[in-house]
Amino acid sequence: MRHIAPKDAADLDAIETREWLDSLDYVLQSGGPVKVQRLLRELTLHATENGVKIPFTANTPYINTISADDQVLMPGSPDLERRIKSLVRWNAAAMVVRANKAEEGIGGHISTFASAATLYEVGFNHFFRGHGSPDADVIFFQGHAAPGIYARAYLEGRIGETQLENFRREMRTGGGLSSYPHPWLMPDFWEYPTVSMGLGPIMAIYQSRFMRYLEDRGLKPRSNAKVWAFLGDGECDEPEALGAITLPAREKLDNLVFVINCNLQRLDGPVRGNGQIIQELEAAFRGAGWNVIKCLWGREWDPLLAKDRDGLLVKRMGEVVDGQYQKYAVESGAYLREHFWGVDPRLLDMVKHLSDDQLKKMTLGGHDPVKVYNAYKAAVEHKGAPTVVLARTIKGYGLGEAGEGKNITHQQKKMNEEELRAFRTRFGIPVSDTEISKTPFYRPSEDSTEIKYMLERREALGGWVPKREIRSKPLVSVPAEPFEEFYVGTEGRKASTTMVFVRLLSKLLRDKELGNLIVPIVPDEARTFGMEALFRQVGIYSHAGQVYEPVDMDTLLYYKEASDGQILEEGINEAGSMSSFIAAGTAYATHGVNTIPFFIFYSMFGFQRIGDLIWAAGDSRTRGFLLGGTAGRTTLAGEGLQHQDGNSQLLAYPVPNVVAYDPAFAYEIAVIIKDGIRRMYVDQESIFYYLTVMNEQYAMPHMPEGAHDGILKGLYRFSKTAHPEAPARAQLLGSGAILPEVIKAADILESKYNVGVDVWSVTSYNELYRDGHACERWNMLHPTENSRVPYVSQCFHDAPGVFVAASDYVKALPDSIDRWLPRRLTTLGTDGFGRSESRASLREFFEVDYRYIVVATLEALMRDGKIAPAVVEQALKTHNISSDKSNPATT
Ligand SMILES: Cc1ncc(C[n+]2csc(CCOP(=O)(O)OP(=O)(O)O)c2C)c(N)n1
Ligand SMILES: [Mg+2]
Repeated sequence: MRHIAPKDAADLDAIETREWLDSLDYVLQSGGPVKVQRLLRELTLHATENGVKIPFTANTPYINTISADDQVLMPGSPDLERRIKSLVRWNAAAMVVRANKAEEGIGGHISTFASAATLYEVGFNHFFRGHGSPDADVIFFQGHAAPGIYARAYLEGRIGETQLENFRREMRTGGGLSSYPHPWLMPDFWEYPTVSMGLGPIMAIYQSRFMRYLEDRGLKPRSNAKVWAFLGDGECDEPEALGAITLPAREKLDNLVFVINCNLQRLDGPVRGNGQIIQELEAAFRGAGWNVIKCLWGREWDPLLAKDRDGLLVKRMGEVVDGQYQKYAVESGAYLREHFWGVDPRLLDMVKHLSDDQLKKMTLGGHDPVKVYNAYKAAVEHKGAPTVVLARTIKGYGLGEAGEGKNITHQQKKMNEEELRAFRTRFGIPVSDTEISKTPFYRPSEDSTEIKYMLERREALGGWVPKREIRSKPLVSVPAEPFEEFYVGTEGRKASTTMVFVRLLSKLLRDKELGNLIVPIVPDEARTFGMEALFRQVGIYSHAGQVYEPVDMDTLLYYKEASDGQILEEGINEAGSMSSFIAAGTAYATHGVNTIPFFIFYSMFGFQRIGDLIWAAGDSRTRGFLLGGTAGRTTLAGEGLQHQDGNSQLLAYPVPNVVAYDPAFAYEIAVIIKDGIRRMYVDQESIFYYLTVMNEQYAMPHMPEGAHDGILKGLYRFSKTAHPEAPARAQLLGSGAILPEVIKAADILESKYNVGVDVWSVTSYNELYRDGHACERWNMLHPTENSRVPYVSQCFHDAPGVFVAASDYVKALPDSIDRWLPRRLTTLGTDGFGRSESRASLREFFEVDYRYIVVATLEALMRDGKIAPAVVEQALKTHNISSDKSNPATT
């Protein structure tokens, strides 16, 4: 310790600080860290009691969480691993550069993987367990790092040169590679789609919880498997990325590891130019209860930090903002000396033994395998909480002039010859100057030490990663019994389709073959849908069980939480529930368990709110049933604009493997769900279902003879006219809760207007639309063969009279089948914003009740010359419909 006479107040402060620190060091040495913790707690308490306000901080200093003293040596061969990593880097860059040379603008990203190469390679060589291990991990790769994952698979011999050559050109002969992780496109390789920012992290969270769920319910042996999620620092601005981070902490999910690649940049520029994204993330995750491991500085910094007795370097590290750090990443050693170290002569003094070149080469934590290894080791060993590794890296690391650390780097996909040469030299790739312009892929021979080492490591860790496989056996058949009661109708008793669904679900839960596999998922809406009986029947899943006495314990249907509970009650969280749905609906592949999820939600908060997760579910080849509850723009009374769903059936159109139905009756639901389980779990089709269910109650009829196939195809005749000889004829189409309005209109038309009416239930416009287009397409491609006739045209080819459809959804839905009808379709639907009103008023407002169906039919018959205009005019009066009524679509 230096003893000099204090010159001024600052000097005095410094001496005082020094004395306190020395005392603390003494306690640390003599009593250890626990004693230091106690002392600091006492000091804080004492200061607070004496009126000192201690500012809250959830942050630790801007240094590595694991100090050099606590670090272990890395097993394996660091030198070989560095060479392998260089090969991966080269091939990853080469595939992007070549894809862009072959076809201008085909795209691809070099910089993301360049920054994350060490983060992945340490994982592949030491941590990621393949499915040969009982602890097989689930790994979500950062979407834009895909080239690096392909490059490694190429070196492993799993992907050929042609495929690599055809990166982003999947349609080429010999096969290509999808731009990003897409199980739909590469079902033997990718397991989880990630590229829509924010969805990877939330899906990973719920995947880790679902793994626990399977273990707690005895559907999967307990294991030490981890869920790893690799994400970008920019990605963390997506609400989905951080929106659910309290769940894994609350549920103590120590099987979850987030690795955030903190290159401080996103697409346009710095993530937080004027701040520090790492400190911001640390505070958020620590605040949520995670174990946070900062991995910021490479080993070269350790001796300097050891010398930093007065904390000057730590202070300096913590005060530089990210935008400035980015500038340092692109500048020379001399610049660093002047601008980073030069702010204090004592700092300059610390590095006077280092050359400019050495200063420049001091690495960051995320590029130092030893630091990353130690961070991961601590992460997988941590008990009782999830871990996040915040790894600092440089975006475009190694690209030099081609983009390292530059704002343009995210979209850099080209490298000129000079840049390629520099990259090759930096990473020691054996490609000659003459070959360099061709950017050849490079794979050492099969018996090279590099390839042998890679393969050995993967072998030891349980095989390839990523590798998607269906690990469950198909179900043999679907039991008939649970469905049977629904075919016969309720004999006048009223029920809603929601009640029917809940009853069916509760029967399925009791079934001895299927019961265990059913996973009911609700986002705090079980009571809304009348499902509270299930609380008691199968319990709400909670790893902790129920450590309190529920307030309704003395009632029959009390709120029962249990560690082997079956219901996933996700709270008000559709995105989280959907993530659970994806985890449960892909368990047939991931975990070899055929769980069948039923996720029921307010239909307005499904496709509309979490449509992108539904899209990801499609990509993931998820199986299961989505149930849009309280559906229909006019069927849900009183709830108004935000709740009344007239959209979701149409929004389901674009998801190619969603099979969507709008059933009206109990038997329709039973037929659809039974066949759905067969298609997904017996026949193993990569589809999932969407059914809208309503809360309006009416008597459920007996299933008409011969309706079964039509229900599944989307259309069947519910009733035939009693007056086939009537001069005016009409075909009325209805679906969901509007079908009873159609039936009522048919009665009036028959009895009051002498129109012979057939009533059709349209269970799925979507299925009819898809079938119609499939036929047209086939016909276009087979001009000399007999034309295929769309199912809807087959049904209607000799149907006489006018066609009128009424739907609780937008008119575009019925309109979508118009072209395959023999004559023009008149459409009633619910375009416009909802209202809080009674069901009857809503149907009047949206012009979809029986009266409008009557008038619309008469008007269509009038245009056909079957009835006089005066009849329609009179009908408007009879039914109290004003010609001046405002248009609900624009009101
Ligand atoms: C939801 C969504 N919005 C926008 C994009 C487009 N996008 C792709 S990568 C990217 C920047 C990623 O930055 P970061 O998360 O920091 O990852 P890095 O590449 O820096 O590792 C953006 C905006 C996307 N893929 N998904
Ligand atoms: Mg980034």
